[in-house]
Amino acid sequence: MSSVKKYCIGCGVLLQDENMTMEGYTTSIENDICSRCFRMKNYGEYQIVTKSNEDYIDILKSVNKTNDLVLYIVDLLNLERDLKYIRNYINNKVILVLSKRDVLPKSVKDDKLMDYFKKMDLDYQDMIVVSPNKNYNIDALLLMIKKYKTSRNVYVVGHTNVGKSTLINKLMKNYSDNECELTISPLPSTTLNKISIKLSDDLILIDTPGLIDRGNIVNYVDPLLLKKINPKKEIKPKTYQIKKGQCLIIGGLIRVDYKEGGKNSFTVFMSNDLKVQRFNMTRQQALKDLFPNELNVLYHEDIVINGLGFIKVVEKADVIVYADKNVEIYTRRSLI
Ligand SMILES: Nc1nc2c(ncn2[C@@H]2O[C@H](COP(=O)(O)OP(=O)(O)O)[C@@H](O)[C@H]2O)c(=O)[nH]1
Ligand SMILES: [Mg+2]
Repeated sequence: MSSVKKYCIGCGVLLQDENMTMEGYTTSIENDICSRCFRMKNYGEYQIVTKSNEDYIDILKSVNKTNDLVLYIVDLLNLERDLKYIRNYINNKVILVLSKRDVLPKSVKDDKLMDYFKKMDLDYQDMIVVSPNKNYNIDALLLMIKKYKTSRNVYVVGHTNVGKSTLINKLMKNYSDNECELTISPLPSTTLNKISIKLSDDLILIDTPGLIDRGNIVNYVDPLLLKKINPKKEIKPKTYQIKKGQCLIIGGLIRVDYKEGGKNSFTVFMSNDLKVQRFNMTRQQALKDLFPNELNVLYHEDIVINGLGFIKVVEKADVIVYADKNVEIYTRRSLI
């Protein structure tokens, strides 16, 4: 192995050509990318790597030592429960970037989405709704970055899978002649290290791996199902007028029993590829072996199923959501 340290341009890992079973392996140190990224990019063969959140928190702490601007990316369909969490580690100026806008229905206005976050009393400089996939508002984001940046460096942080690398690739494609080929995948922990990418003489974007959400269903389903779960297109919400004693089964993964409450309406905001079926609770026993989460849903709340999306419930309801025991399920004020 050569003594010069070289890092993978796809995921940021230190390249090595000695141990095939170790991170960063490449057939020849002359290559720019590791074998894992090569396989993901060329064959769509995804390999899971488990990273600890301690490593990521160390990255956040190193960001805190700088005075640099931070883009905090969140996925509108899979918002984290605590949007203030990163403030435990960084005091930098932060722009909240509400991403993957394309998966939410077009009929929902950006202003309405932004109002939701404004009511949260978040201590961030500004916020913007974007969709890197649809190239939506990327120019406005660049203007915002220029407005708030404090140095050449801009860090891109957030949970894994929210689309950090996709956003950087899009910014580079739009505004730079430099090649940028960050590896993107529907799996957590695709990006393994900090990666600096020069957009222009006065702007360097720094991609980071992201915080892993242990409660996200993507950690517990067959990788082949990921394509079904991650919506590529605008979600067509499915509304069910539902009565006490009925249940919904979603994608063969989740069961929602409506235990107590009046006439109600449940609207499922999840990938169109997930089939939703309504049954009579007592006549359908499927998925009852999963972990039962008992929830008291209040007026105009969402039931969030981390990694899948959410169900908007109009009236008060007592429900039991059956899911893998590791999947985080909770209620929140309705997003839409
Ligand atoms: N629908 C949609 N999917 C996106 C968008 N941006 C990223 N994704 C998808 O989200 C997944 C994770 O993206 P990636 O950039 O690897 O996330 P990272 O872990 O935050 O870097 C991939 O399957 C992307 O194709 C977007 O704007 N719209
Ligand atoms: Mg990434």
